[in-house]
Amino acid sequence: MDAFPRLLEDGAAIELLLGGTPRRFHAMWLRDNAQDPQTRSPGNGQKLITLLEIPSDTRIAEAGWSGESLAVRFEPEGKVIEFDPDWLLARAYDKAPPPAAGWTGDAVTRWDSGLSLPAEDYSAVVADKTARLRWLEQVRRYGFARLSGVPTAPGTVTEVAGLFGYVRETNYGRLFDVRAEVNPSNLAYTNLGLQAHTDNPYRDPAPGLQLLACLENGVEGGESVVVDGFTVAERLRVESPEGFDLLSRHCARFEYSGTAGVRLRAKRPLIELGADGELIAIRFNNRSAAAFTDIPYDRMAAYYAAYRRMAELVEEPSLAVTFKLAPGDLFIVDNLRVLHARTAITGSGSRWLQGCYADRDGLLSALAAGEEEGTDQ
Ligand code: NM2
Ligand code: OGA
Ligand code: ZN
Repeated sequence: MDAFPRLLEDGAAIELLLGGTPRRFHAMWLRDNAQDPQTRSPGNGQKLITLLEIPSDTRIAEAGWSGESLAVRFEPEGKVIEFDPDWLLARAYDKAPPPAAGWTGDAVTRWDSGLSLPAEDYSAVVADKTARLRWLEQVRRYGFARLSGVPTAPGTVTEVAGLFGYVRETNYGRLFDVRAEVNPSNLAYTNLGLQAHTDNPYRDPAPGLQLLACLENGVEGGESVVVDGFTVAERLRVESPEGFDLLSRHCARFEYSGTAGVRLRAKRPLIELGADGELIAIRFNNRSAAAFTDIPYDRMAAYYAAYRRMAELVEEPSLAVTFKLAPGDLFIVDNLRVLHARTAITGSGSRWLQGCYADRDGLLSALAAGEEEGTDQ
């Protein structure tokens, strides 16, 4: 007699052999995740029943393979539901717990100055789904992607956002011009260099993506630099677990009040972890840092030491990728991960960028949907 499937705890759980490994599932979890048409709408995939419609004493009375699927009878409902083993294997939760705080998932690859990403061609990503998905996959994996051959007609940056999602309008407009202004509302609108930063940490939520397109760049300087904030966080964690803890467990504060009627304020950690220790976001913007008031007196000196080390890593040449945007170039950064900087603009000539924000989840949604559909359209 086969050892699997094996009922455990009187049918409160079951053990299956999936992909050669025993995996346990709870009866309640399986019942709640049934894919049958009474539990989930076959049309839109949404769940039709609430948890309260599932008896709290749900048990597995019987289970066995029927062809390729696992048939499970739940009591007291007396309902038999079939499960696809591949579906279960992909969602198995009976596995090793996540590693130490600061981990990232398989879809993320951290990088340093050795990163070399090809610039995808604008007309290719517009016309060819394979090229478009390759470009979006770079944003998911590296938090950064380049595009060349973008028309320099004003406003094109928002059309690029429309290739995968929607523009997120902010106090800076649907799109914003980045060029030196007489009375700048933001230091971005000057010829000053900008230390590597994430944009708008004073927003909650902060925009997940920033797109910057170059229309003109005939100046000296004005080079772009990007740094993987997830690499910075990892370096800090390895060098100083205490420093990493301080920056992830205490909130920083950010503020922007550069124009009348705007007082944007947010309170978030510089290094944000999820409840399970996953590294979720980096917020770093010296220009917009407000007074930090949420770190206990006893820890403030150590906090500042860790903050300083983070700032050093942000400026560490071995972590930075430098390039100069030419008209028709555009880049996307994951604004909750990758920091961007620019060197000071010197000499005469004109420099004009246009930028906009968008949501990261929208890009990930377009990418996942495209991957599921295949690349034949
Ligand atoms: N701009 C370019 O987040 C920031 O304050 C950086 C943002 C003004 C929309 C600059
Ligand atoms: C910005 C910014 C960089 C640049 O507008 O947010 O960082 O190269 N600009 O001007
Ligand atoms: Zn910026």
